[in-house]
Amino acid sequence: REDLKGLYSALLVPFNEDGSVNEEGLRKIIRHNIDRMNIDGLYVGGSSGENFLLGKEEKKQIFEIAKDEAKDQIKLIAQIGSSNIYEAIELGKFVTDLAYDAISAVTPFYYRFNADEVYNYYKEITENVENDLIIYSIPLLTGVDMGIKDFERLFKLPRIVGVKYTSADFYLLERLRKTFKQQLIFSGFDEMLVPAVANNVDGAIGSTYNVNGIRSRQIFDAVKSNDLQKALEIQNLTNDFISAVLNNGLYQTLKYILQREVKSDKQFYSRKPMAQITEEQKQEAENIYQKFIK
Ligand code: HMN
Repeated sequence: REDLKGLYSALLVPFNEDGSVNEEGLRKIIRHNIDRMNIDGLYVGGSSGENFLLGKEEKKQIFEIAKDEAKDQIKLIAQIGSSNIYEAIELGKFVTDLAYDAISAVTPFYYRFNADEVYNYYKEITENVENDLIIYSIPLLTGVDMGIKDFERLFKLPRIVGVKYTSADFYLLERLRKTFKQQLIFSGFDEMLVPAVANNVDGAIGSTYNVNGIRSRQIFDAVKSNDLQKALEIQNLTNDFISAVLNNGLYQTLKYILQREVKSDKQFYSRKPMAQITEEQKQEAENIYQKFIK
């Protein structure tokens, strides 16, 4: 459990124009994260990987490529959650055979599942997959809002080791940390890293760490060593970057920057129905790149 702590990039996946996975580009992004961002691990198959737009075989392909490229150089967490629980279990077994360090599962979404249904979903996955599981809570995208009682029940399941907490509710985060000292809590909003680390999270998982990993590590370390002034300065600069990225289109802009960073001459497409980057967005992405990353 302790071993899983750290800073993880939520791996972005480049696609070809026809929607297939750009394997060469993906390998380059993984190398960039390991060799230049100095990241502790990768969160594969998350929102940032456009995972919920993919088929099962494509998810497997991405899990395989990530393991093959990263080997044991960094930690790997696979997001296998799906509203199709049979697929989630199959993917969980698949990545466990590939020796992923842990699995993570998004709360089941689309239908408005009640707390018992969410609980049974995790119970069934953990009873069938022999790996540690990190709950992926992202109410903004799933509409599934869990309270302290829901977490308490879930954390009693033997294989559940923590939560990736993508929410701006810092009251709940404080309560969770205080109550569940043995569970791992990963912060999910990169722009709120300072308050998350101040609340003693065990790590963070985010999309912007793919390109802003070095500064994010500095923020993490500065809060840890009680240098709040320094941490805030870097967070302020980081948030100038993040808000520019969000204004210009999150995935389009991050992919553009990654394409520049890894010197790929092939465009890193998004998966439909996600929109492709426009000429105007490209220009702004270039400005953002020059100003904050290069
Ligand atoms: C994932 O599952 O891929 C990510 O870890 C999700 C992650 O928490 C991101 N959240 C969303 O995109 C909603 C953040 O990294 C986010 O992109 C960033 O904080 C900018 O808002």
